[in-house]
Amino acid sequence: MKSGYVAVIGRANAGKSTLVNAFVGEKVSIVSPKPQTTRERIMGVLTTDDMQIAFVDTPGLYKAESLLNSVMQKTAFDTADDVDLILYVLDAHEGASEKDKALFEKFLKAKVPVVLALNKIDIMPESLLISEVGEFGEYGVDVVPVSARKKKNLKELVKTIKNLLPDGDRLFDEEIISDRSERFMIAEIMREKILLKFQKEIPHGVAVIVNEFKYANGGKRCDISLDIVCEKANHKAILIGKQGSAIKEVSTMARLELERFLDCKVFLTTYIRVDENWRDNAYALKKLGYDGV
Ligand SMILES: Nc1nc2c(ncn2[C@@H]2O[C@H](COP(=O)(O)OP(=O)(O)OP(=O)(O)O)[C@@H](O)[C@H]2O)c(=O)[nH]1
Ligand SMILES: [Mg+2]
Repeated sequence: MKSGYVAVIGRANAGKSTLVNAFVGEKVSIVSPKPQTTRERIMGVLTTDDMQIAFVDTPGLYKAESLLNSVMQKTAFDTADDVDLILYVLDAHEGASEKDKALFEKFLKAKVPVVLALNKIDIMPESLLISEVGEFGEYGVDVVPVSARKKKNLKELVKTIKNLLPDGDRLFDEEIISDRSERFMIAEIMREKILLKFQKEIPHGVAVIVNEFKYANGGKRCDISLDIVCEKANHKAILIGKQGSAIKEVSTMARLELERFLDCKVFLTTYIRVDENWRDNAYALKKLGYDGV
């Protein structure tokens, strides 16, 4: 039996969360086309007859512009320090820059094996893929081209990881797929819909808190009340939209996914409130759960 923790590391938007969800076969981590979607470490567990891999999704590496960003960067680096293997995910479809290489090289100094996944091969010319595989091959680590979105070559990637993991017992019961609660996922699903709907700074300045999460009617119904915290009064106005149209649209998208996720009817109430510059306020970050633990 092989088992161990694998840190999933890479620049923002590389496809780390998509990859973890594909490994686990369920959505444990939200995904969006915008960088800095994942803010905390989230575990997704893959269990088979002869292995158990605990993938730890991390916030993307990105220049820190706020205290929240610095905490996120620290979370990624700390996770890489405390695992059995580092899976570095690189969005390879436009070719790797010198900056990409420099960042990747930082992780080669780790004491644990490193595997490089070249992601997004579904939108990549084959000639570029061949040259990237050659270039990164020179680092002496396993390089596996994949498409997380199209689930291409993932078995090969899992096999490569498995071979490098230590022998050991299961870390978790086999039915465990994540370390995160339903409550956490509810907040994240709403944040994902906000990331999909709104542009620029707005989604990055939003945090979601679950105030109420209560099953009723013998589990057939769930009452959820959420607070959407934003940074500025004008952001609040945009989030609400004309006659409430914007918040109504995101709430409907969130509710539909929550109904699938919780497998019951969902009654969702959302409040929007302003907490000026919460992203730079250590106390607010702690209260929102973004304290990097
Ligand atoms: N074409 C293509 N798109 C992909 C692939 N994997 C992920 N994406 C897309 O890339 C975007 C970012 O994906 P995420 O999984 O959120 O990326 P991430 O690395 O977790 O990003 P952060 O959490 O911000 O660090 C989303 O729009 C995904 O659908 C892939 O294999 N092919
Ligand atoms: Mg992510």
